[in-house]
Amino acid sequence: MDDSEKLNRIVEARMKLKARFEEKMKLTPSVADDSPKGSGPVNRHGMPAIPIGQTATSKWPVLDLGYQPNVPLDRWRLTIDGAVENPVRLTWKQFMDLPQTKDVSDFHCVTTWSKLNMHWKGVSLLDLAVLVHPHDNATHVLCYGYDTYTTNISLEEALKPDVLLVHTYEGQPLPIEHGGPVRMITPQLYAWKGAKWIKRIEFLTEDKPGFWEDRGYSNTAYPWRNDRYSDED
Ligand SMILES: Nc1nc2c(c(=O)[nH]1)N[C@H]1C(S)=C(S)[C@@H](COP(=O)(O)O)O[C@H]1N2
Ligand SMILES: [Mo]
Repeated sequence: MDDSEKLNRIVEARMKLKARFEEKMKLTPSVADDSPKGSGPVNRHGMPAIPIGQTATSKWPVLDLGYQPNVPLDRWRLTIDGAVENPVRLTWKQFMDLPQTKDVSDFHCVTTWSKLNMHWKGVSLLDLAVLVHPHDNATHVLCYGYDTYTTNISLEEALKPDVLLVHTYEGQPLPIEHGGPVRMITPQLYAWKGAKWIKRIEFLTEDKPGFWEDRGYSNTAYPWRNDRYSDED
């Protein structure tokens, strides 16, 4: 296969995946919400910049489970498996050779701070999904950190173009305390949905709660609906 054929295949796979999730993505709150709760100027998605109950901060607080794993790049691996046709276990070089995406987005922590306009570079989850080719019945992903953290996210949220596995923040390598060498970001959901020190992404055919979701945090985590904790407990 020559390069242009390869590229055609990638584009075709991406378009198929996009088509499969397009209708569902239109129904996600950020797109379908006609009265998002928040304040401040309208942001790049047409939402109030500061979601309800949040305060903008210029600092970037650190939240973790009391342990910050230090994974050297030569031992770093990213496993993507579960309900997929081509499971992979990527080395650092393989990961960095994937298409790279730059984006500017916001970070909303459930503990009520928001940090706006953060500059990122990384690999989009959509591009990773194209690489592994999820089965037709895949509905969610469960992300695992090197610190044993887990968090779940629906595929229609996970495949949004601003969901990235980032290695670079403001032009510098992502600091260890913020999840370096690589973490996930979920700008349209509360930030606990983005695993720091990410080591595995498992595609699932049914939903499975992660660390905080098991402890009463919302499964959906939608900031403009103040969707912080689940109602059940
Ligand atoms: N692996 C891992 N990822 C994690 C967490 C964690 O404890 N471990 N905490 C989550 C929470 S609750 C938040 S608010 C953000 C915090 O990211 P920060 O420390 O870079 O601000 O990471 C999320 N991802
Ligand atoms: Mo958080």
